[in-house]
Amino acid sequence: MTQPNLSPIPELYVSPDSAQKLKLAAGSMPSWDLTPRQICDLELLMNGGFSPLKGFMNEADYNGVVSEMRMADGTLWPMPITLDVSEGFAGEIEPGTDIALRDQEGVILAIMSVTDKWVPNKSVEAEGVFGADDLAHPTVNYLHNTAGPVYLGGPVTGLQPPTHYDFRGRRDTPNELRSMFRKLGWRKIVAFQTRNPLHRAHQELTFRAAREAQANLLIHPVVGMTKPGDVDHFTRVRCYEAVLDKYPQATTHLSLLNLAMRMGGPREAVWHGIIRRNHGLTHMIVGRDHAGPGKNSQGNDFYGPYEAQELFRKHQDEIGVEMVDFKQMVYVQERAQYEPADEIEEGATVLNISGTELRRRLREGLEIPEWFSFPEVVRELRRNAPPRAQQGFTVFFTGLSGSGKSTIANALMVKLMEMGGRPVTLLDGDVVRKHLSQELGFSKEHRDINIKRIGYVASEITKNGGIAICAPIAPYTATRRSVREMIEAFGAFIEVHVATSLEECERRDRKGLYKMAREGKIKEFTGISDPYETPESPELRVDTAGVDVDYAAQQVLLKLEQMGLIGPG
Ligand code: PPS
Repeated sequence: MTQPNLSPIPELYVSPDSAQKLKLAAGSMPSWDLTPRQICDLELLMNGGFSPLKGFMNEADYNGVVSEMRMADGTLWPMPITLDVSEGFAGEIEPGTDIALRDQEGVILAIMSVTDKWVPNKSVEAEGVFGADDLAHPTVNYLHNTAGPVYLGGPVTGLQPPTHYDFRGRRDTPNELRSMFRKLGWRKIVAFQTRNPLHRAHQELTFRAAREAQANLLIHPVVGMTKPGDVDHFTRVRCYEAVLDKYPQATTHLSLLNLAMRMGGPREAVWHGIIRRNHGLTHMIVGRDHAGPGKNSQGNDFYGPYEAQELFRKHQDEIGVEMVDFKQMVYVQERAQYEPADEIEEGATVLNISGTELRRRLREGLEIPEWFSFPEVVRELRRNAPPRAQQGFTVFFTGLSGSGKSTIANALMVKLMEMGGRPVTLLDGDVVRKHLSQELGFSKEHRDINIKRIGYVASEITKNGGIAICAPIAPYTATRRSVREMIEAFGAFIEVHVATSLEECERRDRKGLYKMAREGKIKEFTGISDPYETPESPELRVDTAGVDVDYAAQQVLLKLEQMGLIGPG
């Protein structure tokens, strides 16, 4: 197994001439605008990274993969690669139709010959692939709340790869890597899969792993989609480039992988192995909790710490890549060097900084010692994450009509503007409906669109270091959750439930709407004839009955201070 076959791997692209002709024909086909995740999947389908897949999975392959980790013909494949679409689009398509797959600018990347169309049972998929139908798992949440309800399957004809404008020189297709390895005479190559910045311990462990396997090293970070909340790939790549200089020259290469991870733990590890085999690698480092999704809704880990290693080992021969055990490296103060944790004698002083502690130090602008990380890496991370009191954030009020959201939001805005430092924008329910959502009504679908628009604007404000204050009713838990995710990618999200009771809101009836709703003159009125799902664990809950507005706004300010979001100027 250690002698890889570095001959070219089959791609799904046609020749440039045929692509030109097919593109013209595809112009009149039904066309699907790919989601960011589907673009990642399509790129790896087309360039052979997902070989032997020839397209998005058909129903038989999908069922086999979900239940047995195998396609209908028995081939090992752990992750469903499916084209999820909307009901509306699926309604236009029958098996036998060719469809054009477009990127987000409308460029046609591929043609798919649809052979299958089905409505998946997403709970079965979640249980089978991720081991739990639990929305705390980011991909299970994506499956239920982002992915379309219908799947289309069928082979893909590649016309052109998606365009990347960032780090072009660091992106390699499987065949580009294979040919580079051939040229350099690299025969044994260890892959290091990562979605995090690398610090000294990683550099030590990857270097050792390669040395022990007498192999070259490929740092192969994922830059497609990773776990929500991860450090963005632009920052990470600058960090990787800095670390690359620390390896002996000509032993190590850095290449970026445009994979959309699924955080599927053991199954994901096997999938990563297959992808690495396709890229011409012979070994892969698999560590504790590989591709772990974090805690489930009970507060426990989804997978055991060594489950990924066990599943990988079991299927190693079929994967075609040898697993290299991830040695936990720790810093021994007396000897001022990193050593494997399991080789250290009792009594030695071992230093370590956990991921949580590192994030705290970055957040609070505290020292990060040189034994822990490289100064260039720390500099990049600090640039990316200034102390919390300088970062953008969103305060998201939710509650019934007339609960006092807007009034508290206004008071909060003024207090924050008085403090100065960051620009503040108020996205009040009524104001948004006037300027952004004029055409929308109050059906569930329209309310969701409205809230997602607010979430999008707030996420942009947060990303750019401002403060967004939102004050819609936002009656649905799942929608509030997806807004939280959008925003937490860039900064803090503070959900404030204005918990004034329905009786009190109706008693006040400031706009006379409750009376009209009771008389049936306004339909789908929240609390009367439409649901309001009470937030279970908001950052703050305030009840305005018997409390003045100033005090309520003050409670929010204290919460912001406690979270480190406002502090001494
Ligand atoms: S939602 O559910 O979040 O999209 O609603 P939102 O954009 O905040 O709009 C709520 C305001 O619209 C008025 N209004 C209604 N509210 C609830 N249900 C129905 N059917 C309805 N029709 C009109 C109402 O004035 C809400 O304002 P607030 O400030 O919440 O009182």
